[in-house]
Amino acid sequence: MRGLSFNEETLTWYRFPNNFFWGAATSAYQVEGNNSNSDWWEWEKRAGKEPSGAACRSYELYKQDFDLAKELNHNAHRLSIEWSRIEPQPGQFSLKELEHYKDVILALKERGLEPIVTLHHFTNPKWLAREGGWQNKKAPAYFLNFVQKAVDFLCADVRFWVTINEPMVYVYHAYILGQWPPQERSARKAKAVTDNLVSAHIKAYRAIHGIYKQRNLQNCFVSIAKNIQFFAPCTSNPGNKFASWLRDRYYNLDFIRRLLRYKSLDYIGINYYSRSAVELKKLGFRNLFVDVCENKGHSKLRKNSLGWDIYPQGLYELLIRFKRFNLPLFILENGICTEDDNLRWDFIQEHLKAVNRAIVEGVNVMGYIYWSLIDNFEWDKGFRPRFGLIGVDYNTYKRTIRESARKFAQVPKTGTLSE
Ligand code: IFM
Repeated sequence: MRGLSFNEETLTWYRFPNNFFWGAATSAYQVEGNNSNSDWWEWEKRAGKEPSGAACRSYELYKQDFDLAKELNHNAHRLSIEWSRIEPQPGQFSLKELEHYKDVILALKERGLEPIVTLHHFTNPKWLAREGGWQNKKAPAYFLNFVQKAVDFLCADVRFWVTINEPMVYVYHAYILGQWPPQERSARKAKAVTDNLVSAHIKAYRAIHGIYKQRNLQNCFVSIAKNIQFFAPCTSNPGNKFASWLRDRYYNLDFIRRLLRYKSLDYIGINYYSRSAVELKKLGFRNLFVDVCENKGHSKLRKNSLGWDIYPQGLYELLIRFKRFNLPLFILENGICTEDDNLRWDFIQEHLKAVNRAIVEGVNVMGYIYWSLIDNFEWDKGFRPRFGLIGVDYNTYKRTIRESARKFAQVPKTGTLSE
């Protein structure tokens, strides 16, 4: 059934398709704790950032987290497995860690949660970083080796795979803005890394399907999680308009188009958070790709606690545009960090309405996964931003379900958002 929206006197209902996936996401490094074989572990100390330390201790407490997801009526959960745990030295795989992740996935299934498993979520094994990380031409082959091992071990219990989380966010932060390890600011290196990520995905896509075929398993669905932003010129001068158009192409579309050329997407995973107000400081190559409006007073839009604009209309417009790819779309992340839980519920409602509107207009959306199930380690920003449906007390590791999560829980329960 397609989505429906209708108005009964003053009550408006937004009905979602049957079999829609509802849930929330996390990533290994952000919640597990003590990922000491990862390049981030070294970097956060070297760069003097807040250390991830024990994070949310989900490596041990994952069953508690999944109990809560079940209590909130979720039927799916997105998580990542940590490459640096599974392959701490090149070519040496840890059976203990593979078994751990098998237990994690089985714990989801026992609770009726469909596992959506990400293979790369920003972090790399230290040994890969020492060998030049994703700039190294061998990186796609190294990744493939890991993917084959991990997928071979876990395939019987997983139908949905995400090879790489937000490749362009990774390229921007690590190789253009220089904010994440290895803190490069080079267009040439950014291009090399992008090419390697494209190649890594294609290799992984083929290998995953090969494994399922060889094992005679029912088909699986493989994609990436593509972060997309709505780029809007801050003021409508030609430079800002051109830069917005260019960034939309480069950031939102190019990576996907390259993967489509190789028929290597079974659905398109979408992560959407915000709108970016583009304002050129001067006409320069770098400026075209990075300049944004820094005058927060310019926009009347509400913001999350990191200052990102809240713009649900952007999600609707991008979903409508992505219809042209003729593939199912799956919202794999959408969320807000805020101290104001009413704002969180407002954010979720407004974005769900945007999704519903797109569905009503014929866009095939498979599900909605909120970021994040629990508060967690927000990379270089540390633990301050609170994205969770569930709050975490970092002294006691106690989890507390937020009111917004309870309200959101009514949507999967009824298949309907009402207001
Ligand atoms: O926390 C991140 C996540 O790792 C990837 N997507 C965006 C989230 C919020 O910034």
